Amino acid sequence: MRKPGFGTGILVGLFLTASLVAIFYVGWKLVGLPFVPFHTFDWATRVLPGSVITFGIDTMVKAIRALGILDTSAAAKAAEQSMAIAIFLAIGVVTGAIFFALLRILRSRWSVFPGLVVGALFGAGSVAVARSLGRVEALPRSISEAWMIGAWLAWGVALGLVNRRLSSRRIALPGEIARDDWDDRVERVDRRRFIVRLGAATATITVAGAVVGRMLGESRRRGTVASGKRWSADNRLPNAGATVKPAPGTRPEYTPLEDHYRIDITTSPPVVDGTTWRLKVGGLVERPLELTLDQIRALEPLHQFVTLACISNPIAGSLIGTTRWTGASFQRLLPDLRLNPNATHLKITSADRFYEVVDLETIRSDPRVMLAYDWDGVPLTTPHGFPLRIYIPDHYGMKQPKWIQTIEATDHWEPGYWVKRGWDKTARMKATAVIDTVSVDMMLSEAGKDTRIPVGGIAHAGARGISKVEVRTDDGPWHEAQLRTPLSGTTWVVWRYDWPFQKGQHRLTVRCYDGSGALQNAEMAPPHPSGASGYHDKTVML
Ligand SMILES: Nc1nc2c(c(=O)[nH]1)N[C@H]1C(S)=C(S)[C@@H](COP(=O)(O)O)O[C@H]1N2
Ligand SMILES: [Mo]
Repeated sequence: MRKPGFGTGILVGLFLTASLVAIFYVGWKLVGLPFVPFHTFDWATRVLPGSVITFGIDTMVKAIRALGILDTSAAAKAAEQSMAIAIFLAIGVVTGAIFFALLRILRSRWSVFPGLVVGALFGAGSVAVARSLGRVEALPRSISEAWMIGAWLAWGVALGLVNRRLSSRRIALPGEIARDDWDDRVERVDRRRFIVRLGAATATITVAGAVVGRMLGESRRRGTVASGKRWSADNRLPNAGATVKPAPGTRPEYTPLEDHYRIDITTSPPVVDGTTWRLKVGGLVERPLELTLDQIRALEPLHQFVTLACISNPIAGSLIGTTRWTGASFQRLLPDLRLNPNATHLKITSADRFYEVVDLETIRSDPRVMLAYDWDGVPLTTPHGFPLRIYIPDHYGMKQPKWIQTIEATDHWEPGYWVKRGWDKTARMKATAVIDTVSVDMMLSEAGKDTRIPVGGIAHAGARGISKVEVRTDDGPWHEAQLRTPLSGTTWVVWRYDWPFQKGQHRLTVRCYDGSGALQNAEMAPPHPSGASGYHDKTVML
């Protein structure tokens, strides 16, 4: 009889690879073993050229917004994770198909041995990928690597065993009548039955793995969620008494931690153990230095209200948030690092191998640059950079590493992770104004005045502040909006314009001026390479 071929290989590859994903998933959630599908994806995104990645991110962000999903960063993470798993499954399917087809063409007498070889190849590949990612993992490298190789070998052997089982000639049962097509027909029925059983068994493993992994993930997540009392739970915001009140429907001026956007280069964030973590300082220094988290926390704390935005944020996108950061001023820490006189830059590298280079001049001239460990009064959560991240006023998030591990003093500038991939060198935040709401349901009518509709939103210009916001209706004149006192000089400003509207369809446009009085850029530009620009507008029908 003939060996099973391509089509059967597709099915078997899918079944076995789905189980493998489930097993890797449980290992990850249970003890923090590497989740190979995410690693493979992360590795691919790192070796592919920046233009391909940028195109991919762009397409994803556009698709997410076109679908009307508000939380772009959460949706983007979910999309990335689904893609990673889909690609991994596809690799398994293609391999299964080729494996079965080849054994058939070669009329191979062996099945299990070639399966073992394929498993070993993938195992070695996963180890190489993990090593090149250089991620800081929860478990020792030898354990992670043994796990990956073992799982892949088991997968390969299973592939071989299934192939052998489907190739074996079925022995005639007593009493069966032989017919010309007997063999083929019975073989087919037998094969089908086996494949159905295999499908059921692997589906069980996959579902069980997904459920168990999810449960473990929930219980582990509870431990990493911001613990302790939030600063905002007991304290009034510094501008609580401001006379200008946000128009109803304006986004919260102080972003709840849960709603803060999240952007990073890996499919799952690196989990750092704060007790063994050390900030390692080396390079052009008198003597290499290691600081514990407690030592950094013991320095005089600095509290700052900060608006962080991603350079990938489209105009009016959701990749922006404002909270209260706490950390140590880098300027005050600098003398302790004992830099050599020829040091000019610091290269900061993170647990996920992200890196950026900061000019020492920036740190020396701006005491606000800080190494932050708390957000809203509680330790940074894992996705947002626990245990330590840097804050550099006036720049987009891409310049500000989370999960900092090492600082290396050097005598030259070099492009950071995203700069190397084609994004702007300085990545200075652009002045931007956004209409959050045209609050049609909250019309204001006062005796002797026109009925007005509150219109409002935010405007920001990095650390430069906002001096003026203007709104216009259709192509009419610009009208000045009211500005609410901001939380600080480095946060967004909430503006409000009570609009004396006319019935019909109208387009409202907003624009802002930064603290120096410079008008924002009117020219529409996409996020790549230096941040989006252009006036935001909203059309309403009254
Ligand atoms: N280590 C590390 N730091 C990082 C990144 C990253 O991928 N890895 N992404 C940067 C980018 S592009 C942004 S916009 C901000 C996002 O910070 P958040 O996720 O806490 O909002 O982190 C920055 N710091
Ligand atoms: Mo970003």
